[in-house]
Amino acid sequence: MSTRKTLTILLAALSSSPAMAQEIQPANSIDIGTVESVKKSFAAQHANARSMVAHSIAGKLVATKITDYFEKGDALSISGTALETENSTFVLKGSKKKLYGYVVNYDTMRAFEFTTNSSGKVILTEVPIKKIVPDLDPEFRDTRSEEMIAAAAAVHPKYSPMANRQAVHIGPYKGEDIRTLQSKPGSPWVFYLNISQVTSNGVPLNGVTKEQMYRAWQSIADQYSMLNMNVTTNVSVYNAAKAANILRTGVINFVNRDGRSYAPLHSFGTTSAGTLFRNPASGFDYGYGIGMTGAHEVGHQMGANHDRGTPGGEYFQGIPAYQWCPIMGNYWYGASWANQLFTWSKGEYASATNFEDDLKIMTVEESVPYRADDNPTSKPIVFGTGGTIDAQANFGQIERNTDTDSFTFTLSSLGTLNLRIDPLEYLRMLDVDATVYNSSNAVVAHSNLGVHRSAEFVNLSLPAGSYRLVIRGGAEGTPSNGFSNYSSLGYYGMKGSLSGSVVAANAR
Ligand SMILES: [Ca+2]
Ligand SMILES: [Ca+2]
Ligand SMILES: [Ca+2]
Ligand SMILES: [Zn+2]
Repeated sequence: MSTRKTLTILLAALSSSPAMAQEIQPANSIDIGTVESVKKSFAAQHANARSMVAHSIAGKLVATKITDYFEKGDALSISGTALETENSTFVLKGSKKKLYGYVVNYDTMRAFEFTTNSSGKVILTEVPIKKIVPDLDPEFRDTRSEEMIAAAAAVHPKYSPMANRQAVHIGPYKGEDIRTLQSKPGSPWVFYLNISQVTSNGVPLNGVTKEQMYRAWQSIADQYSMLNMNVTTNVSVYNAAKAANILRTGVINFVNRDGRSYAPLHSFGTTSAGTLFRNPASGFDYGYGIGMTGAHEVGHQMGANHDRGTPGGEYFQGIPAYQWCPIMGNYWYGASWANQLFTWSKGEYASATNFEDDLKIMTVEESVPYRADDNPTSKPIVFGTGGTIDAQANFGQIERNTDTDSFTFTLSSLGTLNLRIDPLEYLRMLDVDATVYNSSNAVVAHSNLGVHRSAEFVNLSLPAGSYRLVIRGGAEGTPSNGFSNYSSLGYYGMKGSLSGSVVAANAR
């Protein structure tokens, strides 16, 4: 018998024997049935708590209490707790083909994860608790030195002078009710910032100002502005979205207390909440500090894990030479950089060990769509009197790292362009890259200021002709030592003037 024949016979034997074809399970792991049978058993428990789903694994009984049960067509989302303690979380969500979830018990510090294997079987495995809740640290002590706290408190991002409600989350606080903030009113995807425990009748407790609470919301909204997801403090908006489809919602609770904030991975799509601790008396600028931390914890809920590296270990501290750090690393070290840029990552920097594509996780695994391109073809630049260009009429958004936004203008005689293009968001992710092309598509000028997030053209002389100004997400250095345009996303505005005879198509 030839070797090839033997192999063929063995494969035939394997495929005819379902038992042998099964994936081998580690000892702390059990097969609890097909996706369909597991869904049915939890549906039965939801209908009647006496038909409880219980599994014994590693000498431990895993059973749950259901608090929220949502089933619609193919989609399932269950949230609850472990049966034995309220100090726990239970999540199970997915579709006809795939379920994912976990039971995390914060008393015993044990965690069990539901995954679906390639044969469509649901596997329950005991896992280290930090696999599910990456930041869990009940022994937390604030170990930042007074110098670090002072440095970070002294500096926080400055608003671009152009930032003024080009979108509802852009620009300084203007007295809005902090209980009704919404970054994308009307979107069916909603992330709810539950500030009810840290406010009373719309007034923040413990000396926090409304302006700081606004900036906390704004910072989180900034880091997700590329997604069609409404980051909101409005509980009615959240409740309506939840009733329509829980799988399109997430929630994080604000708590005024010292502690390390934490959030269960992939808890978006369930009512299992993240927890944002921050003691307003801890010396850090509340709006900025809790905003960065909120963006990070919501990141875990959206499925992103830590960006590890050197220096920093579990939490990479970023690349000071470019004032860049992944938001899923340790953003505290870069908090006082004047031109800081905190972004999503797919592990392109030299010391990266987590190569997960954060944007893909959010948009594919959690199915939250990107926003549509606001400028798919091109727009004419809008000029004011005397050729002025202002940011209330000339702005846009880089929604994806493949996006370019074009703005056209035509001169009938020699002109001079002076233009500054700024990222408009407070906790910005956009490094602005701008190029002026002539009608033959040749580059006339290009700007991406180094270790700076803006672009500018100063006294750029332009002969008569038609031009395109093209805005892209910028990159600096190299992807391994610097940053690529992977997460160079967000709103920009432009301000300046064009002297010379501007053709009427552009006149306001
Ligand atoms: Ca765009
Ligand atoms: Ca575009
Ligand atoms: Ca730059
Ligand atoms: Zn974390």
